[in-house]
Amino acid sequence: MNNLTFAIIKPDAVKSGNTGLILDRIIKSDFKILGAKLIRLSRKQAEGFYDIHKERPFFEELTEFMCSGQCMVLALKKENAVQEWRQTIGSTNPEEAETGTIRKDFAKNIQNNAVHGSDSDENAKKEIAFFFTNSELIANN
Ligand code: IDP
Ligand code: MG
Repeated sequence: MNNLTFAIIKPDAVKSGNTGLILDRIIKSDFKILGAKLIRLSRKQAEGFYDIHKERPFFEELTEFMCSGQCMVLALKKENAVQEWRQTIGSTNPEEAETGTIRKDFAKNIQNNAVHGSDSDENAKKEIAFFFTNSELIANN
């Protein structure tokens, strides 16, 4: 499973019209898109997805933001996908993100930071399964 990761183009980036530009970065960085859908999260889904952060002070604001509009969920494939995607998106806080990263170029602030990326192979697997059924993912060819 270490060639898969899970990404979200978050509501701030979709709203500001950057979905296409971010998809272009994904493709140009040689990720294969195994699954993609434009959805609007329910509050329950947002809370379930970010359950690991439920004790953090920003949890309520974060889950409200995540269901404030459409987002695009993506299952991505590339060798060493988790690490590669984290490098492509940059630091959580765009002020600390490196030049050329997605968050540097598209994030508004530490919360509305344009994209999500899994932090481990185990979480990538769980997060992909949270949003996609097996039959929705293109076969690994
Ligand atoms: P990550 O998305 O870079 O993995 P995490 O620490 O897992 O960062 O936090 C999950 C999400 O919670 C972030 O992407 C961001 O949207 C939000 N977040 C993280 N830290 C803060 C904060 O200090 N204030 C507000 N929102 C935050
Ligand atoms: Mg995280």
